[in-house]
Amino acid sequence: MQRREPYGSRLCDGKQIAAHYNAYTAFSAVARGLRAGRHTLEIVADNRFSPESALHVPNDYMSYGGVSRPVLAEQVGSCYIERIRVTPFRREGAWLARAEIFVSNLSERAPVSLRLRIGETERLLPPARLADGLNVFAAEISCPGARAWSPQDPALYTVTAILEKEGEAFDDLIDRFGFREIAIEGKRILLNGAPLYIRGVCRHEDHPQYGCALPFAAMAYDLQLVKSLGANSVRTAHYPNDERFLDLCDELGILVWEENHARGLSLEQMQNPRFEQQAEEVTREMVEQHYNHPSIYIWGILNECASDSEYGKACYAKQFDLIRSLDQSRPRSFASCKFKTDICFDLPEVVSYNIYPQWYHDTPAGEYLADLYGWVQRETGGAGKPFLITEVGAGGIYGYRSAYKAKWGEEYQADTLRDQLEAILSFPDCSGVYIWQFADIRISEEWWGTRPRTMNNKGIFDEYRRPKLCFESVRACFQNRP
Ligand code: ADA
Repeated sequence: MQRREPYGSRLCDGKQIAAHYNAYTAFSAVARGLRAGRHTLEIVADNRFSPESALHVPNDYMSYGGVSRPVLAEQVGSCYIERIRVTPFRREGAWLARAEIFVSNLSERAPVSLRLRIGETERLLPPARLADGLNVFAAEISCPGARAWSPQDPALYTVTAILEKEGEAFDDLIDRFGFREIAIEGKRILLNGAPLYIRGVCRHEDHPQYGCALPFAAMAYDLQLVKSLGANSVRTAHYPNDERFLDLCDELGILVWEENHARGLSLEQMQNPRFEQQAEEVTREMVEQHYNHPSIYIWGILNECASDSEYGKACYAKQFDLIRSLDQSRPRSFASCKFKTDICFDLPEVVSYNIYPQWYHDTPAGEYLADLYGWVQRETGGAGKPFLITEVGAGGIYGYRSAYKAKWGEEYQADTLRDQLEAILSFPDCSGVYIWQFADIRISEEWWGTRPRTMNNKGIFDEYRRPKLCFESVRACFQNRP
């Protein structure tokens, strides 16, 4: 089949019923008026790079093709529950949850009512006639005995919504959430009132056996390795992750920096006429689809893009505004690589930098960090805000041992990571660090000349999850910084 658009699309009996850009967020389509009998649902996934694709571009990770996340077919009636959004909050020391239930009306004319259950509490909302399209039911439920979600005690609760007509249930949806609040106080990020310190790793969805479509067991294994490092957080570089991975993070108490899809876009790439709409879509879908995950404590956007230009700044501002309109409960940030030239730090709640001292340049980590931090405080709108290092690391090729500590050797990587982490973890005004990166990854073929093996080799583990020498130095550093 010939298609020029870089889209995933759904075809029902040969007729197109949906088109969607971006591989990292879910989309749905309703095939209406189907008669009983056999039907064919086709999904066409197109991962070609083209000028029409502003976010999927040749990059420092592999853009795999095909359908790489689960597909679900469901029979729906005249109206159905599309999603539930739960916002936990505390009033006078006790937990409450505000639930909004989004009901899509295809053709229902009779009044319907909604039953809502959180923990032990149940509420029947009065019957209402639905408008065509999307309708929102809302309720506030107090849950005085609720246990707070935290990395030490990741308590989860279910929310159940049931649609009823004349007392008969005809559709339901169950989702999960946790009671927790994130706040910013001066230079600190607070979880349920206590300061958070991030000991994290950046992770791509990439595996030599499965490409980006890691099965559940492989995701769980990765998170076991993350825990074995003494880490408490994962950054989903550089796109929204598989929902099952987020579910596991919720269950294991692993904090998540989730970010929209973009890596290293230049000013020219941000000026692609498709950029704004494609970025808007992935950001909206990420926040709407992943809102209920308690593990997500922050939203990130536009990793290492043109945050040193006025045009870029307008894009950052627009995306941050969009996030704020969809979610008032989480802070926002972006990972900058613009050393002393970034002009966007007045926009987010948290200032974040990717730094590679002793890898891409020779300035010692402590000196580099102090200089950068001083500049942020003196000369930018980021002064006084929490400060995170969102990438630090060095390359090391698994099995390459070098007595004279050559670059790309495991010894050099281990020593460098230790120096970098010791400097960052002891820096008083830093709220934490993410190591680049969890495991080695494959990169776009177009980048073959920039990286040995056409891989990004900065993993603490190699692509098969074999620990490199640096595993022990990272673990030791993390253990010394609870
Ligand atoms: C950047 C970028 C990563 C990766 C890294 C590196 O900071 O955000 O995706 O490319 O550098 O390995 O150099």
